[in-house]
Amino acid sequence: MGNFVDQVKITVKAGNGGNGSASFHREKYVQNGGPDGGDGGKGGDVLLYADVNMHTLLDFRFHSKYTAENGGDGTGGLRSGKRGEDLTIKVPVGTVVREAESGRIMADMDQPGETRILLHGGRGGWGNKHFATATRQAPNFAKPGTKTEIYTLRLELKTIADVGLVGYPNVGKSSILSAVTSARPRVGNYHFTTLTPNLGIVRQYGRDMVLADIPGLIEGAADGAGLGHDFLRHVERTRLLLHVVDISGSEGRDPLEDLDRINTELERYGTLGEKPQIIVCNKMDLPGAEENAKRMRALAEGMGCPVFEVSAATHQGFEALLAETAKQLESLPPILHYQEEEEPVPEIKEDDYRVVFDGATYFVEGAGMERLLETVNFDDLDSLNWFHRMLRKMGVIDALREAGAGEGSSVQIGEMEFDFVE
Ligand SMILES: Nc1nc2c(ncn2[C@@H]2O[C@H](COP(=O)(O)OP(=O)(O)O)[C@@H](O)[C@H]2O)c(=O)[nH]1
Ligand SMILES: [Mg+2]
Repeated sequence: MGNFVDQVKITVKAGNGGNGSASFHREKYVQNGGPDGGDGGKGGDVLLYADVNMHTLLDFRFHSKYTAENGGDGTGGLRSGKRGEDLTIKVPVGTVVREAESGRIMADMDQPGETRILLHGGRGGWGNKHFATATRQAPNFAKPGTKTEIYTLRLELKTIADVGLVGYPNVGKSSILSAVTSARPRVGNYHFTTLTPNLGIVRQYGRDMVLADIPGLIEGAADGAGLGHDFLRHVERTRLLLHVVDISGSEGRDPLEDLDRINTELERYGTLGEKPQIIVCNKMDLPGAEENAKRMRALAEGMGCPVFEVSAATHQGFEALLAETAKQLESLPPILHYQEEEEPVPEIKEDDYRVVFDGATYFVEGAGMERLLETVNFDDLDSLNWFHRMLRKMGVIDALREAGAGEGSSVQIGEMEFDFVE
């Protein structure tokens, strides 16, 4: 996909759950007060928001680590820990979120304005109050909060519209969009009225096509001047272009030159010049249009591009244009909506591994463990994060804890030796 920042890697972590408290009620003259340890607070979630005002992934180049707040620990007097604050990550509409290591799809944010939870914060641990029973009135323990994992994610931008309307300002792109779709874009006789693409839907032969009115082309766009860059990025995210010209030349320019200038800009930018195009001669209701249209047809024949004559003012010519548009879309690759995928857990049974303690080090051994180890690249942080998550899911972390491993204990798995960390 061209030269844009359309793929970035970030690391994301939801908040840990806060620890429960093991505390006892204390008051002057009151002996053996009951357990009053509060629960830990829930860790903050990580959310995604599809922001229509964001057009690129550029921001993520400068800010690539995202962590939601941890839940607070519970305290005495049955005070619960504070809930960790959620963290919302804004992404451009059409951002596909994958787990970097496996390529697994975690979210496809293609609904403008949609919000969703990407990672859940850890549960807060129970305070000792919960563990009091008739026979155990003074539990001097509480549960730790659930610790969350670090995920490395790859964000990508995908195609968001079937058709992009491109052309100089004031040639009638917004008018055409409103003439053929149910969207109601603002129309104004100003250059760059619309700064973000307006999307509209057209139903043709029982199928929906998404049209984007792509504003903001100026000369020198391929050098990154002004709004030009966003324009090119939006063009890249469509399947087919309707190249609109003011065929009447009502603003004093030659429509054939307009067409050529914009195509030159597109060609200068990666593969955009190869995107299929239909030339749309708008403002056919105005004087001078017929003559220019004849010249345009001759030019377009040489380019191998179909030409259609329309008027957004009188609503003429759109049936034939939309029929050709639908026909061309049929032979182009579709926009995919990616289904979210569950995180796979390797099929390793409990009896596939065992924990052995030699008095100094905890060894995790077994055929299942060896198979898992073969899939890990220990020089790669993504791969290590994944490995750690799998150990947790398979119950290895719990098994180590049961065998007596605690914070800082020495653990060896295959060739790898590391410290046990909660
Ligand atoms: N006469 C005539 N005027 C049009 C036609 N289409 C658009 N316009 C006018 O051209 C101006 C610019 O149109 P607009 O849709 O905002 O252009 P955009 O900048 O390409 O989106 C507006 O004043 C429209 O009313 C048309 O087919 N015929
Ligand atoms: Mg417009």
